[in-house]
Amino acid sequence: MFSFQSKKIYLFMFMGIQLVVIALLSREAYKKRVTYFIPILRKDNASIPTGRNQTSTAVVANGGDVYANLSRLSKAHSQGENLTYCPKTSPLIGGPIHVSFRSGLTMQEVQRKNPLVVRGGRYRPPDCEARHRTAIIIPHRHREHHLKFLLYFLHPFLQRQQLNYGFYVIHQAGNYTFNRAKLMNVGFREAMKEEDWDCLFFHDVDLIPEDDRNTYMCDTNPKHAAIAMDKFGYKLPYKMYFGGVSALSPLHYLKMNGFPNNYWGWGGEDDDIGVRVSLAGMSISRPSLKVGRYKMIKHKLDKGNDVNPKRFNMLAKTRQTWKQDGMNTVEYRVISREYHPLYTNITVDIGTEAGLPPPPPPPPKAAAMSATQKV
Ligand code: UDH
Ligand code: MN
Repeated sequence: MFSFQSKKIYLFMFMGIQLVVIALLSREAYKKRVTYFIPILRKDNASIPTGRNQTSTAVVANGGDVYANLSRLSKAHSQGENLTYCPKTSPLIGGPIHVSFRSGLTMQEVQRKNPLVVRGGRYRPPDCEARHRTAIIIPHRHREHHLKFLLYFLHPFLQRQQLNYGFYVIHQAGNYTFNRAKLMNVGFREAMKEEDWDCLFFHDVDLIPEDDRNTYMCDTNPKHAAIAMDKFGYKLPYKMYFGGVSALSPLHYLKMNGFPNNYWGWGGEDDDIGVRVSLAGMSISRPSLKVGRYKMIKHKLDKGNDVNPKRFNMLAKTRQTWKQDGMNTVEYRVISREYHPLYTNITVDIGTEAGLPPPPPPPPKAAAMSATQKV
């Protein structure tokens, strides 16, 4: 039926299609091989997937395991006082970090994964003398679930940076309206009582850094670290934004009279702090957009932290108020100080707009006991 000529045409067409299919298939396989080798060839072996259930490309594209590298640290602290200084740039830094929030994580697991962290959430590198001492100050109430994730990611993150560091969770007692900035003032004073920190990182509990080149040390000017958050499309929402995570030295902090004490409820206090920086004659430094990346654990506005309707009026007056309200006027009562394995918790009564309540009288039994002990 078919002529010899048309058979030849069909044969050529068939061979052509086969060639195209072979070419496409081998291109796919080539791509897979290349993506497998990229992390091995890269300098930072942090991006090499190490966990059993982490499969190649997704992890590579999203960054490495934050715990990779740390097993290289010796378990015990070296004996003797004369350790040499750590290098200026830590060899443990690996760049992008994979951040995801898996269910079932427990505080015990975080503790197990951080064997070198000691009572109260303190750490210093085992094999060299840290060049920087950084306190992490976390304003907190009813966010234990977020705190667990923050500790899971931030402990190894800071160990990779070879810092001497400590975690302070400043927990607002009672159910009165939340006051983030005042809790920071409490954190500053209480942390500085314990140790001569050279840098303080004021850190929301729900923000997880995604790149360990975002170093948790202070600059010559106050630093805004959370410049690129996922919730703002990894961009700075506006030029003066100073929220989420910021870093100040004790000198910076005192120069701007700390943070305002009178912003009750959500909003405004971070802008007030930004304005204080410039009113005190300093400017804001920032990491690059590539490095200052953060993921925020998704949440709704908390009960007890309604939007503050007075915030715009208050902000308009910062120029007049910053010297009268701040670190020089902060009043609070520490209710307890607990040294947990992964952090120090300071529970504090910060009162209300009307000030602090009168101190509670000692319970009658305790008063009687102390009277008999004196005799
Ligand atoms: N915080 C607490 N407990 C509270 C309120 C605030 O611990 O009840 C702390 C915590 O560290 C938190 C920080 O204060 O990260 C800042 O508060 P926030 O996380 O509520 O602030 P954010 O700007 O709020 O993230 C956005 C409101 C969410 C609305 C989302 C609707 N889609
Ligand atoms: Mn938040």
